[in-house]
Amino acid sequence: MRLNEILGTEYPIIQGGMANIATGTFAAAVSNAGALGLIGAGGMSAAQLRQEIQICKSLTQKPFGVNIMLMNPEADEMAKIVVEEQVPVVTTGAGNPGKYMAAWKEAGIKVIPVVPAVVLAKRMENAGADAVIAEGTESGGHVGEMTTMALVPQVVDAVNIPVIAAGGIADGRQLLAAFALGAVGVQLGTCLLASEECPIHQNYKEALLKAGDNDTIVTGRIAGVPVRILKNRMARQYVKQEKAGADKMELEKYTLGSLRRAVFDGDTDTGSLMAGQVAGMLTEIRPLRVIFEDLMAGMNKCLAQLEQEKV
Ligand code: TUI
Repeated sequence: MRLNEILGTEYPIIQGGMANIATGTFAAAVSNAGALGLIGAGGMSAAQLRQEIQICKSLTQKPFGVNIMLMNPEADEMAKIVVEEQVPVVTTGAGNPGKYMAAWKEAGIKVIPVVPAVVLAKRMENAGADAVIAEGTESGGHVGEMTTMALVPQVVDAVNIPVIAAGGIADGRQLLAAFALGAVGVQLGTCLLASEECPIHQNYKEALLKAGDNDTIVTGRIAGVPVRILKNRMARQYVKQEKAGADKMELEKYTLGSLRRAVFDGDTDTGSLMAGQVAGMLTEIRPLRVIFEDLMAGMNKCLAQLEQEKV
């Protein structure tokens, strides 16, 4: 079964968590444009999350979800709120959601954890997950080590639940490739940053349009929280200090509040502009609906070409 049939959406596409970016309004816009929109609870308090869920419900009749970033200090409270608010789908990132699984399943929530490796995918299947998102290191934000190309088929072979591919997907060729690897659908983040509806600062959008293929870098590998962002002054200084053996406190000087500085203030110099390696493919700001239609049309065109070239 394709992801759109599993979720009741038009397209086999779900939006990434996008902490500090994906508000209730943005999630509703994604859902109304035919994919599954998600409220990114990453940078929120529990009270804010409840508010954003209510905003999202008021703006769409379509299915939507919440992404719970498990490193959030209020994750326990958030886990209860998604039950109380009868959120249809929950995705999780940056940790193991095992302790919440029973309550979520009991409430009839579809639970789809993000996994960066096979071992965690198996653990999530055993814990009762409805599907997993296999996210490659090409993604923006908090990343694992494996590439999408290597990770997705290995997760597909290891579990009996549907697998959604994430990381490195921005056009129809990559969407088709995800299906070829055995995924039932995809999760998109970076290419949705370049949408008219995305509430990030204009400077962040312009930086994305300017970025080339090699313009992202991973900070925090040594500190144990690897985060892929666009290269800028902050990123270069961070990585330099990190290599020189700076301690966690020293490094926190750079990252504290840096995502919010990028998203809200448009500070492209000292802000943390989370983005995946497909940033180099973004050339214009488009409406969400157009982005999804182009992805689907591009996939069908690519498939037809492959059929023609078949020997
Ligand atoms: O979570 C993400 N991407 C994110 S979260 C985020 S907010 C943030 N801000 C500052 C610092 C750190 C995060 C921005 N982007 N993607 C899903 C993802 N999950 N990537 C990696 C993982 C992961 C890592 C370890 C999932 C499970 C895991 O398990 C370890 C364990 O507990 O067994």
